[in-house]
Amino acid sequence: MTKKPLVGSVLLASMIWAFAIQTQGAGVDSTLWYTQPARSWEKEALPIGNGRLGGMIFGGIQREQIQFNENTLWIGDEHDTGAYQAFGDLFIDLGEGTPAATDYRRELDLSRAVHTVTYTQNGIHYRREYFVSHPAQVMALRLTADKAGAYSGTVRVTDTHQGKVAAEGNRLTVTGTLAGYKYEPKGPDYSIALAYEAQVLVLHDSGTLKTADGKITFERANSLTILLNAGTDFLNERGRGWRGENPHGRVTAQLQAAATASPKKLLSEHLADYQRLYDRVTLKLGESANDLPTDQRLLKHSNGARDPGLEALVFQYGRYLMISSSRDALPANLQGLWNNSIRPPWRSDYHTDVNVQMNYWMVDQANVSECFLPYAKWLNSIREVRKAETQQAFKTRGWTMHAENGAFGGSTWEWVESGSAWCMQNVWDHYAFTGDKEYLRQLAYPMMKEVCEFWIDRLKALPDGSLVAPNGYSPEHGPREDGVSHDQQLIWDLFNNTIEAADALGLDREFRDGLAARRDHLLAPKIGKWGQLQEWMVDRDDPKDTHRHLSHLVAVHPGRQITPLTTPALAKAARVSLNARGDTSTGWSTAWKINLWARLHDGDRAYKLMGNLVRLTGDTRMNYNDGGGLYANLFDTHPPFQIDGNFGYTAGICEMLLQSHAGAIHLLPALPKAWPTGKVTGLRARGNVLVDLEWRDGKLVKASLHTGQDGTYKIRRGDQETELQLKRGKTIVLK
Ligand code: FUC
Repeated sequence: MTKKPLVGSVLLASMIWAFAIQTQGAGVDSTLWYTQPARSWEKEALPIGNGRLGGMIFGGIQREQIQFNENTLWIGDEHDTGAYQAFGDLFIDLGEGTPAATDYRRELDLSRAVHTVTYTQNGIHYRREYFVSHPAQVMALRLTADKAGAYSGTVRVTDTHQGKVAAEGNRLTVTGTLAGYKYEPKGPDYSIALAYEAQVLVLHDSGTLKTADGKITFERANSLTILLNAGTDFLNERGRGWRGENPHGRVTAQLQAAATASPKKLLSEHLADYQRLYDRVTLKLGESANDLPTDQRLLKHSNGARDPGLEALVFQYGRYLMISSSRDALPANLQGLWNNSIRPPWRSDYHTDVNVQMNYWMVDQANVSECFLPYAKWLNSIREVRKAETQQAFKTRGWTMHAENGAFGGSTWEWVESGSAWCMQNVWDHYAFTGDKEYLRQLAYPMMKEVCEFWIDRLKALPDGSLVAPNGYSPEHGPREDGVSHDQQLIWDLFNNTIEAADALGLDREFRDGLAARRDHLLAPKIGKWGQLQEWMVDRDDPKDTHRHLSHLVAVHPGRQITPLTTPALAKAARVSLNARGDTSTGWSTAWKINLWARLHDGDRAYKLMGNLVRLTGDTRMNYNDGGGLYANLFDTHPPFQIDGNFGYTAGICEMLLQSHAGAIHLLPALPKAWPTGKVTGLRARGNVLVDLEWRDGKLVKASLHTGQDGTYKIRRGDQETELQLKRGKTIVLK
């Protein structure tokens, strides 16, 4: 069947658009680029996404493959974590047996969130540009060439599950359901099935287009615009059974709207939306050139070459990945939202014994605060499920979770009772950074209060009156016993933050005072026999233990119970413990160590750990001890790929340049010698202060502070502290 192109007339104009934009934007350190197509999904393909819909691009010359995801495609239920699911693949076949291509380049420009593939074949210059628009809610692929009629081939789509694939006119449609699971009697349960749908629209300029064998075939087209959208009937509301409308209407309408907008408009809207977030922070850590493909550049860095531009690129990549994976529906999971499997590593879920918390450390500091909301909303939506199970297991009010968690509040494996308190730290910090009282009142405080109730009911008094978490757990490091430091520190943090939250809102005086009394009776951190910060109440830490979890150091980072300035002896003990854990580990553990050393004001050591992270690896086998590193596509590895290391790294650089957890805004608290001269703009400090910093020869030369609220702020530079009055909307420059 031949169909007329839907919006043929606008396409010629958009051909010009495709060529016009190629020279813009791409600053020296904002592009990942390669001279060959990707073969490996995990190590080489490049991610794009709009915070809900995402794709991994291979960039093949004769066959383009785009593996796509939608972040609500989950199996599982309120009893089981389930797993995040791969959606499908889009293939564009551009003819077998055509002559070899030259001048091949594929690149991802972080400053525009556009992926580009260019090559020359038969004397024709081909260009493909891909992005996922948040305003339009579609993935847009634009294929152009500098000669008319250059495109002949097919477009097809596959479903990772057993759904139906249909082709009609210029549209491919995938529909299906993922069955739920029944426990009594055991088996699939279609009454709670999740409905999903993906659609692909192929718009061509000139030539012909027809549909056969479930594919769309085009011949001699000047250019193509391929639009993809996908969705499910997932609804982030327990009260409505986690299911909303069938996705068909939404997916169709969004595609239709995108198909009638000009490609130029689609792109300019995407850029305006994306750059509003991305452009808030710039970072320059020194001079370096981007004249080598990113994989080679990374390899050189692994071998000790100086490349501060690459270090900044990986920082910005964390911000790019956050904007691309956490804007709607659900938070960033263990792989952000990119997943090509129905059995992904660790279910690509929400691990709450460090991983999801680490994902969100950077979000406010690195000034992409909006991306926090999917996480807060998800936590809010699973509360009732968690309360029911918590009540049953612990006979308490409030709620907590096991280590692994799914979209619907199902939580499995080991109970990690401190998990919910740790999530509440992210929830509090979002307020501490933004000063958003409505968020605090509506979303944050009610959750924090409930988690406090869990601990109020659960804490037990030792004979000397000190309060301990009974039968607690230092994640993945056992044994279970009373007064484990990780629990104690997180409860301290939770109570302390909730007291400040109640004060900020002027609420619950009595409750707040009760928390203060309990906080002050919590069994405090202890220094053990080799000068270490004890991981357990009993002084049994082994100085040879290099376990990847650093659970007893949460008081140093991301907490604030221990700091070099307020509790120097404990900070020294934390240093002893951190040294003993060593510098070799998994990706996320290395990222955490960067943050910890920064909080201990040791910039050179933090930088050394950064070096361990920014090094090329090709290892994809699961490794709990001495893995880490980045793949060629700069995905951080456990291994395998796990995104918390990317986000944790970005947080680590923020902590090296600016801290604000200990009562003062501390400028350049952990600047390494490796970055003698540099500049950062747009970092956020607690109290809603935006900070620009410039330094030369290791010394701060200029700082600008801009706040969204009136207030008195303490500013720390080296050993000096000054008090400043900041006025809403005004910028103060310190020289
Ligand atoms: C925690 C860690 C593992 C891994 C997993 C996803 O259980 O201990 O190392 O990161 O999460």
